[in-house]
This record gives sequence, C-alpha cells and structure tokens, in this order.
Amino acid sequence: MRIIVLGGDGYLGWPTAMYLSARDHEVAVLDNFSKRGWEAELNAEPLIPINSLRHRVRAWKEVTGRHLSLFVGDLCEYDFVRDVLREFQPEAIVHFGEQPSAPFSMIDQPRCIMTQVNNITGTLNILWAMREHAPAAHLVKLGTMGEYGTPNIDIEEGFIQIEHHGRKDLLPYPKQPGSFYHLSKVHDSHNITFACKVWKLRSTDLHQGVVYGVATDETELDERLATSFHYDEVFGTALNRFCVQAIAGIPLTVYGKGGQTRGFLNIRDTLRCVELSILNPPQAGEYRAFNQFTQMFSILDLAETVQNQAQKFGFRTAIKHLPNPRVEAEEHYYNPRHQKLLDLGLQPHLLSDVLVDSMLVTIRDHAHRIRREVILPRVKWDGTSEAAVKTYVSVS
Ligand code: NAD
Ligand code: USQ
Repeated sequence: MRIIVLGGDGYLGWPTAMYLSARDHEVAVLDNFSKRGWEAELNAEPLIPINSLRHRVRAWKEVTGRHLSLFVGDLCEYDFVRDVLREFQPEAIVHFGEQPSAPFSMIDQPRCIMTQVNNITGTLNILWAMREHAPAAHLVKLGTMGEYGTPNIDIEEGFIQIEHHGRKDLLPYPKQPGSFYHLSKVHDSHNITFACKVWKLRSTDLHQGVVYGVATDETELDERLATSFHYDEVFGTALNRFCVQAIAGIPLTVYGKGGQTRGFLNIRDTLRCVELSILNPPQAGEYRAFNQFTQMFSILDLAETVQNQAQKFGFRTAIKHLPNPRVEAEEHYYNPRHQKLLDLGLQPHLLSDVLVDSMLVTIRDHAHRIRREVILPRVKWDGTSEAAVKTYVSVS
C-alpha cells in the first residue's frame, strides 16, 4: 500500500515509517522540522543524538535496501499539501504532524495560538487536499485520550448512546480536554467528522494515551536510526521522564498527589495500532474513533515502578510530590474502554520489569547528555509561566 507519514521526523512518526516500510509498503515521510526549532527555542534536545531526517532516510536504505520518499514542507501551506497528495497518491495518510505538547501550549499566548493554528490548519489542509486529490485515501489521525478528560462515568470509544426525554441517539462522547493542546485535538476531531460526512472521506481517529519507550525493532537495527526521546518538562512524557530522573539521581517529579490516572502504551504498540487501522479501513464517509492504549496506571504507581527497578540497578531514587503546575484532578474515576484495537488483533507489549530495565540501560548509556536544568516544571496552567520560561531559556 502507498502510505505517507506526516510528522515523519518525530518520536512516533519516524519509527512508524520504518515499521511500515519494513512490511513492504511504499512509504513517504513528510515534515517541516518545526519540532527541532521548538526544541532549540527551549534548549530541550532529545536524550539520544538524532540525525537529520535526510540522513536517517539514507541510513534506512543502507541498512535495509528499502526506499523512503521524503517531502519537506509545512502542512499549514495548502499548495504544498495539495501537491504532495497529487504526486504521491497515498492510499493511507498517517497524521502525526502536529505540536504534541500540552505544557508547550500553556507557556504563553503566542505558543497557545501557534499550537492551535498549526494543528487545526494542518488537519484542515489535509482534508481539503484529500477531497481534491485523494478522496478514497484513509486518514489515520493521531488524536489523544486527553480529549475526553476525566469524567465520572465510563469513557466509550468516540461515541456514547444517550437517552434523553424518551429518545435515543449515538452521539460524540463529551469532550473535557485539559490543555489548549488537547483542545486542538478536539477541534480536529470535529473537523474530520464533518469532512467525512460531507465529502465521504474515511478516517480513523486514534485517541492515543501516553506513549513510553525508546526502542522498536527497526530503531535497534542501527544507531543512526534512533528516534527522538525527550525527558524535559515540555516535551517529555511521564514514564520516559521518570526513567531519566532515576538515572540522573533526581527525585521523581510526581505532580501533586499522583492519583492522576491515564492510559499508557509502549511505542511498539503505537506502530502496530497504526498498521491495524490501515489494514482494516473504514467505509467511505465513515469517521471512527479507537481508544489506543493498553494499560492504565496512576502517576504515583508509575513512579514507584521506576523507583523499584532503578534500585535493582543500584540507583537509589526518591519520589517528590511537587505542587501541581497543571489544573487537573489528582484523584478521579477513570475507566475508558479500549476494545476495538484488541478486536482487530492487537497483542499488547505490557509494561514489565524487563521493559523498564531496558529503558534504564539505554538511558544510562546516554547519561552524560542529561541536562538537569530542563527537568523541573516551570510551565504553569494558571498563565503565569512566562517569566519562568524566560529563566528556563537563560539558565540552559
Ligand atoms: P513529535 O513532535 O516528536 O512529532 C511531530 C512531528 O510533526 C515533528 O517532527 C514536527 O516537526 C512535525 N510537524 C509539526 N507541525 C508540522 C507542520 N505544520 N508541518 C509539517 N510537520 C509538522 O511528536 P510525537 O510525540 O511523535 O507525537 C506525534 C503525534 O501523536 C502528535 O500529533 C501527538 O499529539 C500525538 N500523540 C502523541 C503521544 C505521545 O505520548 N508521544 C500520545 C498521544 C498522541
Ligand atoms: N506528570 C507528572 N510528573 C511529570 C510529568 C507528568 O506528575 O513529571 C503527570 C501530569 O500532570 C499528567 C500526567 O502525568 O497528569 C501525564 O502527563 P504527560 O506529560 O506524560 O502527558 P500529557 O501532557 O497528557 O501529554 C502526552 C503527550 C501528548 C498526548 C497525551 C496523551 O505529550 O501528545 O496527547 O500524552 S493523554 O495523556 O492520554 O492525553
């Protein structure tokens, strides 16, 4: 199948492109390297040195003999997006190409606006270009579990059956997102739903949980194929950060009580979920949502898991409850369904001691690159983080 991976330079996009290429698909990657710019702005480089995308595409060819097409440009520029779809004629479009960080979107007004303009415009451009040049293609869009928030009832996969005044309907599940970033994903979901309805496009919205892990079968083939792994407060996600903190001897940064419960998945399962979605496309005109995670943990559970494993490696690690910089429930009900991808054949890579160990080993090998000053949270949800971020930039 011809598949284009948008955001192909990123943490998830690059391994997904290699994974699909290794399985005999004809794959293209597209990126404008904006993430590399945001990293430079915040002095938040990935832990493992990452080659340029061009260099990685060449290395992939050398290592496997397989070709990846490369498109460099901005999804917010309509002519570029339209030309790419017209030229490549994708059967599936995997869309990772957005600003992915909740804290980034909460730093200040410009970054909030940039996040929503970038994410929503890019997705709208893809929809319009699909309508024009690839109406039969399947859009596999990376959304987030955070669109739902933490309601006091079970969370369904995209839609909920409602009975109101004696009448019933299947309606979009209510969204209560927790950041301007998460809101951008809600707006995307609405726009995609509408485009599927009016233009008979087809899309799978993957409401993905928090991803952890640094290795996939393909990144392990050669060190030049490594993917971007963040541990800083803005781009790093919880488990990845805790593993780095444990190796660096920094108390694990649990925000507030740590009772925040989220869905998590290993990076290897991200790739498989995308593949399963592509291999089982929806009908023309259908918008469907899959909840994409494999396990649930509270943040405190995760910190304790990392603490225990790190101790076995001789790293004595404390857990520190920091004042929560976010506005979020620290104790809440959480029971989202996640059955649809299992029904399609997903066999999860569950979080195990071995898995945490292998992450700790990789991180230990790069411990000399850990920059302690980017770890503590300085971005605040109450809108007062501007001064803190200036400090952040000048300290680094
Ligand atoms: P990432 O920042 O590493 O990758 C995103 C890539 O998209 C970057 O390389 C960036 O340069 C590119 N990009 C952004 N805007 C673009 C534009 N306008 N034009 C072209 N390229 C653009 O992020 P990631 O962690 O790999 O996440 C990928 C997607 O998955 C995001 O949409 C994110 O919201 C979603 N997601 C991530 C996680 C997670 O835990 N990492 C969880 C749920 C959902
Ligand atoms: N947290 C801590 N300590 C930390 C970092 C985070 O306690 O050092 C807590 C946060 O307060 C939050 C939870 O851990 O309650 C998750 O935070 P996170 O930074 O790991 O993840 P989040 O901001 O939700 O965003 C990440 C990805 C995003 C994706 C989302 C999926 O960056 O792209 O959409 O996970 S979800 O959380 O399901 O919405």
